[in-house]
Amino acid sequence: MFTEQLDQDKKIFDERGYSKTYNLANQDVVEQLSAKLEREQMRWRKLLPEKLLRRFLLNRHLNLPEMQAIIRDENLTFILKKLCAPKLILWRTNVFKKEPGSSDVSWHHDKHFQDGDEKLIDLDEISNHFSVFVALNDVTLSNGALQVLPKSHKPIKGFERNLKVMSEKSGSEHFLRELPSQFQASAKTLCFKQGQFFVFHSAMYHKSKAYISGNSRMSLTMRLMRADVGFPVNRYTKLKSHQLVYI
Ligand SMILES: O=C(O)CCC(=O)C(=O)O
Repeated sequence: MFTEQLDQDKKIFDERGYSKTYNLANQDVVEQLSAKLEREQMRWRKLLPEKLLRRFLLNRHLNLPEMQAIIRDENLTFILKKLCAPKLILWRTNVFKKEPGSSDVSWHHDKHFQDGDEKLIDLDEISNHFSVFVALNDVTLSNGALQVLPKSHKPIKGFERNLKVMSEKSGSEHFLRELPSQFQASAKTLCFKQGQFFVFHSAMYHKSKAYISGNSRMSLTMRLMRADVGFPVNRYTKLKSHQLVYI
C-alpha cells in the first residue's frame, strides 16, 4: 500500500474515530472459524442455557488456532501497526452471534480502562486503546449491521459522557438505549462482507442492530492497548497470564 494512502487512512481514523474497511489476507480461515463456531454452538446449545453459552465466546483466541491465525493475519497486523502503534497487546476477544431472535447490542464504547488502576477514562487521549471488528459472515442491514457515532472517541460538545472505568460502573451506566437526540442523525450504519475488518478508537460509541432476516452472522471483536499501557486486573478483565498477546 502506498505511504500517502496510509497517511490519509490514519488521518481519517483519528478524525472520525474509525477506519476504512479492509480485507484480511487469509480469507479461508474466516470460513473455517465460522463453520467451527457454528458446529460448536449447535453441540453446546443442547447442553447449556443461552446465557452460559455466551461466556464460551469470550477469549477463544486462547484455544482456537483459526482465531490465532486471524489475529496474526498479515493485512490486519500491517494496518494495526500503521493506524495504531508498532507494539500492541491484545487483551480480549469476543464473538458476537446474531440469528433469529437476537436483539440489538445497545450503544456503548470499549475503552474499559485508561492506564492501570486509574478510575476515569480520558477522552483527550486517543493513542492507547483500539478495537477491531472482523466479519466472520456477511453483515447486512437486516442481520445485525453495526452502527457508529463518528467522532465520539473524543469529547463532543453537548454529549455528557460517563467517564468511569468499567469496573466502577453498572451495566445500565455502560449501555445507552438511545443517543442524545441531537446526535441520532449523525450515526452511520456499516455493513461488511465476510473476511472484512475495520479498526476503531475504543472510546467511540457503537452498537449493533437486531437480527431481522438473512444469514446468521458472527463477528470477532478484539480489544487492544498500546504495549506500554498498564493492564488492570479486576472482575471485568480477569487476567490469565496467557490472555495478553503481543501483536
Ligand atoms: O458484533 C456485534 O454485534 C457487537 C460488537 C460490539 O459491540 C463490540 O465489539 O463492542
